[in-house]
Amino acid sequence: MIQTLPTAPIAGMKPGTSGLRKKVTEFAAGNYLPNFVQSVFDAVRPQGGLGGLTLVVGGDGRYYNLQAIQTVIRMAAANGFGRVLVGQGGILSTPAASCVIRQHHAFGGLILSASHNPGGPDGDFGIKFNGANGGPAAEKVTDAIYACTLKITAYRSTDTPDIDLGRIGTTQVEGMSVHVIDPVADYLALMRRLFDFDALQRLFASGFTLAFDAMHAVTGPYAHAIFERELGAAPGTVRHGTPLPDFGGHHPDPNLVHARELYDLMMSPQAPDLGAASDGDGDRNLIIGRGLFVAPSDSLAMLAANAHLAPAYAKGIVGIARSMPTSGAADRVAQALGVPCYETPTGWKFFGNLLDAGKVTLCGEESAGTGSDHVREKDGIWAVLLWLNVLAVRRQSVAQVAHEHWARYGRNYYTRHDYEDVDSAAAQALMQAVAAQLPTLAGATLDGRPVVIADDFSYLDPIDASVSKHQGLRIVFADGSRIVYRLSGTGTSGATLRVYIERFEGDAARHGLDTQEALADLIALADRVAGIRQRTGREVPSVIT
Ligand code: G16
Repeated sequence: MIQTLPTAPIAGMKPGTSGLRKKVTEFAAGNYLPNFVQSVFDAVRPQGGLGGLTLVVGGDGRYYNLQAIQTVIRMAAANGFGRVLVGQGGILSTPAASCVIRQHHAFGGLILSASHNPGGPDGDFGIKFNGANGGPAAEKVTDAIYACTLKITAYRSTDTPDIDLGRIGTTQVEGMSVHVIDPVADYLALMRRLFDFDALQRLFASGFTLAFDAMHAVTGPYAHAIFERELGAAPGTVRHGTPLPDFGGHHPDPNLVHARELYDLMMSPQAPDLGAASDGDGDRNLIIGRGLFVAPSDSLAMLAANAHLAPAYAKGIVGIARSMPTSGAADRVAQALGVPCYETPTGWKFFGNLLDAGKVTLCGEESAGTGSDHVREKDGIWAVLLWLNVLAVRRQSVAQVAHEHWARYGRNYYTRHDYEDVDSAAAQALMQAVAAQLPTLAGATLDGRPVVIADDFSYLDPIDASVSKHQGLRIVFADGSRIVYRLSGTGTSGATLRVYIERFEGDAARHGLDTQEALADLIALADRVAGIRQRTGREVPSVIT
């Protein structure tokens, strides 16, 4: 029976860079989840209502995923949706959800994930709405959702029993059909169309070795199906390949701290040809060659320079987009190719308009995100497949590809220093202190370096003319070096300060330096300008990438 149940606004439902992320305890309490889901439905409901429309639902398998999906299904039925497509076992990686939305011409989807944040009963949970293009809702939509959470008085649900999510098949809930689908099938079919699977099979048959760390998160089933079963990589190629509600107690963030085991393997004499990992919901990627970590900003540039080697991009790329804190390495490739490179705020949603308008083919972010116009999310497995396709055609190692790239385009030394779980007030005060200096810095010199830009980054969307302000404080020097300060929009406890530091090196004899040493002067300067140690009380960053 469809019911309209009374509720009242609950504080703290403002979506961040990637939907709403909170502790499981907060999500599971009272009407927190129903309030948010109803607010999404109210905010996105078209003129003609939701009647008969298709909604895609799935998540990264973390704790509370299954309960949340049952709630969403009941509420979707009560709100009039005609059809729900849900991944078997509640599983859908974020890029696969984007693929399913597009493939089945759905109205949109609800993706249940807190991405790379830890899971389990004491961990994090998250939810976000993606629209018909398969991409995260634009800021005006997330603002409208938030506005609905502030005035909600009732939500609609049914008293129907739980759906069996373990079995592929169709069930009726009130007037709505629920299709439990294979979470891998549509995505695999898309990957087959993009890449030369025959060449990749030959690559593995010739003895090429891959270590893929799924971090006990959502990519396990995708990686087993694609790398091992389709492409013939040796059994054991996929590590930690079973999704677990608490990710095995680990933090499913493919960086050099949380994917340390893979990093150590890749730096050892037993290193396979390629090491890769993906995060909780499968949209991020980590690429490590034998003895060489490829920074995400470099990976974007190298993939852009070589994309034409894969069938999907054989005709070339029309443009590149990167988030502002991402290094300028991709800009140099774009310039050489004669295509535009757009600089957007942090958050994949900002790429959506450019992709939909056909202005860019590849997009990337320093936060381990790379993707293309094949879906509207960043895509971890896709990035590994594109690297494999490039290596299969060039018949070179990752290190050879990287060194040849730097020799041709120069090297953008780049690092990100994260200070996690900093006192929120101290972090705000630090940002305000830097912001207060910006007007005097523009045109001045710092340590003998002329400053050409000192501002709080603001973005004018070239497609819909919307403006997004306060997207990070940047100090850009005349030689292109930069220091950027930003507060994370994805953390759930305290504040995370991110400091991004970059310097261009054109001299090939200086391309083999240690990154932290190459940037030591700027790192020290970044601390002096912001008083990081003094204000955060931290001597060293929590994570250095
Ligand atoms: C999300 C967004 C990314 C963005 C990242 C930034 O990533 O989807 O586009 O780069 O947040 O995170 P922060 O604000 O912490 O720097 P994900 O993988 O968490 O969905």
